[in-house]
Amino acid sequence: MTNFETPNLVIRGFKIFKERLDLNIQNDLISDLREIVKVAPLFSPHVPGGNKMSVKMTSAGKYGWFSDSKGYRYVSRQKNGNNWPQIPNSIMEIWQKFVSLERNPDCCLINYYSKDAKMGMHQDNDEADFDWPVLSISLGDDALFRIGNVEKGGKTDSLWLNSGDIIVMGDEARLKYHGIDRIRSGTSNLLKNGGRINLTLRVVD
Ligand code: MD6
Ligand code: FE
Repeated sequence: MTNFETPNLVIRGFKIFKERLDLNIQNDLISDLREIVKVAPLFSPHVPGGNKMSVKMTSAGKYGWFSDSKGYRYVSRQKNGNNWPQIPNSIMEIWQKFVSLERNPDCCLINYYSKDAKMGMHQDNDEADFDWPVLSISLGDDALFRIGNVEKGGKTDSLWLNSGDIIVMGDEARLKYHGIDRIRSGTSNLLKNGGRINLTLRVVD
């Protein structure tokens, strides 16, 4: 794996690149995402316990991430039977710059947070090969990101993520618990109706 960029900070192995995407790129990403949600609309997944997530989701790529009473998994089709739309070049280029030219991601999970949405502490462990990192892109309102440990519980560290931030979660960070405690509404005007979008790029197979 090749790493071309130097992180601004590393917390518990999470490499954090602050505000690396300029406004032009952020706006290009948003316009590509608007095309994606036209053909793969956002939905609120049910967690296995039955509750609905507060975050709305969709995906692009060979696989989409899905959750229902049967559990978390990747699926190659949307509920309506259609494939997921392709991951746009604007997003692939970010992976190639921050992770690798050798292999492209199979899934771009798109998470939308309205002002009261949050995401509980979780591991990203539905992928087959943990040698590949997960890359995350933050767009829109600021979010309080919490980083824990490989085991559930224990001490955590938190930091605010801003629009244009990139995180690479690989190596010793790959299976650490992490989550979003809250959004600071109105801190960005990237999205005309406010809120936050997080993109996570994953190698699945
Ligand atoms: C979020 N992020 O920023 C949630 N996962 O909204 C994640 O769950 C995440 O930031 C894997 C790697 C980096 C992340
Ligand atoms: Fe995650």
